[in-house]
Amino acid sequence: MVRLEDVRGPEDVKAVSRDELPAFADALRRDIIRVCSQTGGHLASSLGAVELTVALHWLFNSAEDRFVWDVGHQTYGHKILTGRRDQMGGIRTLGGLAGFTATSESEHDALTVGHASTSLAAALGMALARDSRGDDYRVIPVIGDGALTGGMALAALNQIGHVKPKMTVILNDNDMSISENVGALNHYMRQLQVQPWLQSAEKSSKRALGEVWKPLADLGSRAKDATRRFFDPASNNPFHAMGLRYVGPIDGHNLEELLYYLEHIDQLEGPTMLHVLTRKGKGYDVAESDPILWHGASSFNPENPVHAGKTYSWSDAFGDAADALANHDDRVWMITPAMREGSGLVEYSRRHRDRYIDVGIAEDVAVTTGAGLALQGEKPIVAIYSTFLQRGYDQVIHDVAIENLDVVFAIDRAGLVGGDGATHQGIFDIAYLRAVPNMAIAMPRNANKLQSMLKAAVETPGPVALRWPRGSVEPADNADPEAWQPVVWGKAERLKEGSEVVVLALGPTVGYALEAAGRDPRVGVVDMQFVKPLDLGLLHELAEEGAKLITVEDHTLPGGLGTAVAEALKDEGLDVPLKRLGLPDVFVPHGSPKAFHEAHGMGPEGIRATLEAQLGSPLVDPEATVEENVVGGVTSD
Ligand code: HTL
Ligand code: MG
Repeated sequence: MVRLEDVRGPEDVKAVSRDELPAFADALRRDIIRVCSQTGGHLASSLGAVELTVALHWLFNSAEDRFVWDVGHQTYGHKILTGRRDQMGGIRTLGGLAGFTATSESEHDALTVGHASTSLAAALGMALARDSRGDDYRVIPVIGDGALTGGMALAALNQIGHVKPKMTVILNDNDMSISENVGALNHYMRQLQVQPWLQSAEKSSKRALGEVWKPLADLGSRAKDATRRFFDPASNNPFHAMGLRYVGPIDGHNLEELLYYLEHIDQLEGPTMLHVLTRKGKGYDVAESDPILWHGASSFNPENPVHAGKTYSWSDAFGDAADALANHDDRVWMITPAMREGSGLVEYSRRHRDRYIDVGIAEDVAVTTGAGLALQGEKPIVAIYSTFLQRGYDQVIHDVAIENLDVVFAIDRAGLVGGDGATHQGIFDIAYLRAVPNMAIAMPRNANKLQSMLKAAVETPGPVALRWPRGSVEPADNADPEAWQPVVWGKAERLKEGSEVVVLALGPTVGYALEAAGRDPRVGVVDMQFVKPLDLGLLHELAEEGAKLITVEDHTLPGGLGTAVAEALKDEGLDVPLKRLGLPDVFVPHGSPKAFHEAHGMGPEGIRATLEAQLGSPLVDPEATVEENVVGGVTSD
């Protein structure tokens, strides 16, 4: 028996005998649990894909064949089998492996991913490239039932069925997204599993396949057509209707079945969808019984697994504020693109069932559904991560902003996010939203501000983007919207007096700035609150006071707060020295946000150094503690 410890690459997997594959898969499963218990990560999805991973690596050759994993969060097994086992201990941390697949990381990773629903379009491109060069490597996208709810995936299927390149599309269906999966196609997929006539048709097709396979392979296209019909048990099958051969559903934890179908489909021309049923969290009791909780985990004791409890987060503060607002105003709606848990909306979704919708992993649909609601006089809030709103950008401009519709974008995970890395960093939204006419952009520095801003955003005409970071925050003081402090729209707040050098901060960097400033009377700290409209009155005031300015933001420098201030100073004819602190024009990988902030000179230490450079002398009384100064809302990793 080949031991997992000795597997240096997929060639060693091929040395496992067919009989021993189930035991090998078990060992892989235990290894994934071991790794995740030490490092955290996407446990449940990786456990569900163990047999699939073993089957693919045993049969095919990932160095040349293209395994295109959608999202890439189910690939711990794939990484372990492709020579990265020794590095798994550092996964998702600075300098370590990525949590998803990345072409820069390994020749066995066909696509760099993190966002869902891209695998099929990328696979189509790869198959087109292959066929135009007369090559014969395999293209095998593996897509989850959740990822299949994305428009990109469906539009790509439509093309694949039209162009018909040779390709095995594996639909890894565990009947779960992060939360319960949604959508009509998902309902249809459940029916496929329960219709007994279908199951028996599938079984007979398997038997007959073996018998007729060889002769059929040599026959002409009419026989191939017959084969196709034979494979497609349901004439009204939507995948068949889109031009793919459909096989399944089969048991994705049965290695024999997987190998049987994968081997046979491999001999067919054109695109085939193999529908594989799996269980999220398979083989690990806690994860199987609560796959929502164990979708992602931080480190845990594998013998006595307890999911690390979360502290009160910005997402919770938003969920609570939204709940209170929805009680207060029956026009408030909530739309989530498949991120109920992450956006803090579990309670909201229970209490306001009639004004809540999960549209699946379809950010474009989330935004335009918001537009539709707003057109009919409702007050939709689109709860969305900064990184995922990138998927709905045209809809923000074309469907919401042009007609100045009342849609609130509740943007979570704004700023660096940590372990998920480059694909998930929320560091572009100010830049891409600032360019959109009619859009307002604000960021609270604590939960009280979040409440007030959310209420003001709902009441203010036109689109408003509110953003907050990942991490913990002190809960707000009062749950009654009537009692929330009013917001002066577009106004910054001077939190610390001082006008020799003034730090203009936003959201969590306000805490950094106050910490850096200490008690030095020469240094002022301003919470900008709004990036758009920008507080021009404040800039004039500061110019008159002769202040030098430093902006600091947890966002990419091009197009961010600092750029907005620089543009405004120029446009207003104000000659004020300005130093911008933030993230440079590079993709920031996985690693601790705080460490990156310091590395890029925008953490407390970096701000202090810049302050001293601007002042031309050391800070006076720099030792003031954060507690004395911070207004709340410093982000945590
Ligand atoms: N929106 C987009 C465009 N991409 C991602 N990755 C998300 C949201 C967030 N997300 C995941 S994993 C996941 C979501 C919604 C569920 C995917 O469900 P699927 O796979 O059925 O495809 P399963 O989890 O194994 O069941 C991550 O960000 C990791
Ligand atoms: Mg799924």
